[in-house]
Amino acid sequence: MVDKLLAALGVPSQVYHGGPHIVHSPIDGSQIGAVALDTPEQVTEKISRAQAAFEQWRQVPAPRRGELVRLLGEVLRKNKQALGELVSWEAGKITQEGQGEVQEMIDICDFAVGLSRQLYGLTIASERPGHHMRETWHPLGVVGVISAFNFPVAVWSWNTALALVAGNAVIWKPSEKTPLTALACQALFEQALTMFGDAPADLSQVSVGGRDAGQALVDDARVALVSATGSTRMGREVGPRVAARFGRTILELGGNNAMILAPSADLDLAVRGILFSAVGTAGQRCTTLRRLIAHESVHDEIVTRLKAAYDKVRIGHPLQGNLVGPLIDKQSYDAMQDALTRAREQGARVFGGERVQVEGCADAYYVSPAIVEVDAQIDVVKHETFAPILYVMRYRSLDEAIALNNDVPQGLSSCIFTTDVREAERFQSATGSDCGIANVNIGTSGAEIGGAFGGEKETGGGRESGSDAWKGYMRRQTNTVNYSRELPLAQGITFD
Ligand code: UN1
Repeated sequence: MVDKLLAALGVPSQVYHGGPHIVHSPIDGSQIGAVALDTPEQVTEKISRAQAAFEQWRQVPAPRRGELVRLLGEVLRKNKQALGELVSWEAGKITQEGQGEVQEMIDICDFAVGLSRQLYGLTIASERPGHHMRETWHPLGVVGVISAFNFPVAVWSWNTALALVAGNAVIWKPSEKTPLTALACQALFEQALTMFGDAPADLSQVSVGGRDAGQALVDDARVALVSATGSTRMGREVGPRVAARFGRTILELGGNNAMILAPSADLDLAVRGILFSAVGTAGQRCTTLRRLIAHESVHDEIVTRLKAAYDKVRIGHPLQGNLVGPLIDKQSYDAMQDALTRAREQGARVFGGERVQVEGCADAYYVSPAIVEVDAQIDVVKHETFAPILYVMRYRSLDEAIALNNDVPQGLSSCIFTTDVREAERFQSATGSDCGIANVNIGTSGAEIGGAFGGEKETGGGRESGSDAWKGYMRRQTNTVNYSRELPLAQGITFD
């Protein structure tokens, strides 16, 4: 099946057969590919080619660069079904979410095409007569993209669509767990490149590799920007290494996202919002809802309703109409069990969380999502476990709820369910949520690409996709032009 999809997506078979790195499907544990890994020397070579591509591409007018991204969007539209299905096989996403991930790619392409005619700078009033000032935005250089298994294709596109219209070249290091979808994206990108005609061949390259290959990418001074999505542990390594050479980073790291459930909340809406955010993608989104902070007046009712809903969630083969697919691997399953054990040891009450056997999938790790009732934010709650565990706790006052929301090291996404406009506004104010995303009456996950995406504190501070995130992919230049016959100095200084 996977071979067929890869062939349909235009990936040459020698690329996924015969390499030393074995790829397994989380659906049933079967081998679905065997790929080569780049050595650090090969990465350095790719950076040289990317640099050469950048030097050409930066001279192409931005709206013309947008045309390449428009074509990429067209190719993705044509291949949405197959690429989405490949995402399911390699990352374990259910059909809807695999397709949705490709839709996010199409959306960012559309966004970037518009942007290619809107890379606006400011004009600024000069304090000197006969002068004007302006700000211009120039291409930056080679952009290194490091992505995680859980959004194996969309993260590349958020970065690459913007990087390309900004006039940059890209080298992508996908997760070693999901190289096949990356190779498929590369094949699709090359189709767009052929349709475009005269773009440099190495404008976007994939480098599947291990840690040493990643280090070669991170340490090379020619890589002007490293955009890294993954764990906080990874970011702690990448951030300082890039900073040491004064390179730029966009870091998209761990989340520990909470929902405040207020007394006035629409509970029917909340149950649906919680289910999608906490259980969707088997709890493996950086935006997954991990903490439910419920007012004491609604706590017991929501827990009862959630347990009933969790009991009905269909767990199984992600391409057969179920709502929850597998965890990515055994390591992930072990981390989940470890978190549940630690929670129990500290007095928490655990519902669900067991391994689920799925017929024909004995070598895979399916679990029932867990609800864990805690009396306080014990250690394990403050840690991001990449699995479907929802910690539930109570609060009395909104101040207390906001304090709980913010009392974790991460700061990605957050939300409040309330029908009280004062509470909603307070939550989104300077004294409210400290996260990069703060929603009202929708869950923590499933952000649209039009907004800037990212978070604070240990989430890393980076912003990707919409709004003015494109500025992170360009260099800003301040220009002062004197069109007079005098040379007045700023600050009124005379220097005769
Ligand atoms: C991620 O899990 O790395 O908001 C990104 C969301 C998606 C992006 C998740 N649009 O859930």
